[in-house]
Amino acid sequence: MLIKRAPDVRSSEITDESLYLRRREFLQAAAVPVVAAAIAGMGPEARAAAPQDDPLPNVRKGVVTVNEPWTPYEDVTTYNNFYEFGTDKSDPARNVRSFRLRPWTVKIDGLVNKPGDYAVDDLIKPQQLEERVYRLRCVEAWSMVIPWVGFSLRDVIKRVEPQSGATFIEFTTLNDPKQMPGQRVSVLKWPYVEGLRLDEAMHPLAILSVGLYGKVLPVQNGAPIRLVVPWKYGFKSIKSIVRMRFVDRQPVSSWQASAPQEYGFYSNVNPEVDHPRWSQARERRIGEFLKRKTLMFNGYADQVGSLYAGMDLKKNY
Ligand SMILES: Nc1nc2c(c(=O)[nH]1)N[C@H]1C(S)=C(S)[C@@H](COP(=O)(O)O)O[C@H]1N2
Ligand SMILES: [Mo]
Repeated sequence: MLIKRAPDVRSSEITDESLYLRRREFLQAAAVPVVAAAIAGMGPEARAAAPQDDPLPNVRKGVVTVNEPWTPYEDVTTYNNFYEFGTDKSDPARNVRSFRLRPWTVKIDGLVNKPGDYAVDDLIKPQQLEERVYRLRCVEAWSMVIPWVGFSLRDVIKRVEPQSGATFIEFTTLNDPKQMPGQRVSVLKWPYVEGLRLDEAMHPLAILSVGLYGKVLPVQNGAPIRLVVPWKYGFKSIKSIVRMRFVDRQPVSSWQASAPQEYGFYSNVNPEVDHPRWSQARERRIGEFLKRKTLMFNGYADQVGSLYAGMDLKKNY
């Protein structure tokens, strides 16, 4: 029952509104006992290992890119795609409880002058954290507005000094089936891999996020550190990153490997290019009833359009 082919998983998970509302009721009913059980089963050590929900100090307000209501915290943290913890939207929030967030190392290697195994806190601490309110548009045609906390990916890129041959970055999520039950099922090729062209990665809108709603990032949203690339479909925003490899050719992402005719490398949000099995012209904002029009580059065309000047976006989907 759990072994579904990835493409089927996708189509079956375009949740319709009524189903979603029912799921919400279910979640609300379930929330109290689940949280109580989680706290009861946690010693001081476990709590230290999962600093979810702690407030993040010294967060500066960043540029506001969206003047739309924020999706409620409850939805942002219980309606997740994180297949390492299960393919149901409600699975991650339930399965992440014992996930270990420290020590956590991000390997930065490949074509850089300063490769190394960086403790995640050494990457985060020198940065001025900023709140960035972005839309997240899933390829499944739903979206959210989320106040992320993070810093521009370019700040880390500059620090490690890419060599002139570096043209892409390949990102990898933790591979640990003991902690990530979804990795015991072959819905995708593990570990989860994503990639960006170096100039995309250098764009100031691309951030490494370590929090949301002013608090430490919940595991189900990709703790301790995840990418957010707001003009691309949500799956480009890889979670729980352990490696950034600078390379000279285009990486193959996990979604491309699983269904190349459906998921391209670029994955820019584009209402004019349909997914082979559904339209991308409209989207359902989580918590809203009527669908909205999907915007080119998810509404960030003015900022990022020039990255793709001269490219055929139907071919490079
Ligand atoms: N490692 C990993 N990263 C991932 C995914 C995943 O399954 N595994 N899902 C992606 C998809 S499809 C989406 S829409 C976003 C969802 O992010 P959110 O749960 O914080 O809203 O995470 C992306 N990052
Ligand atoms: Mo997604």
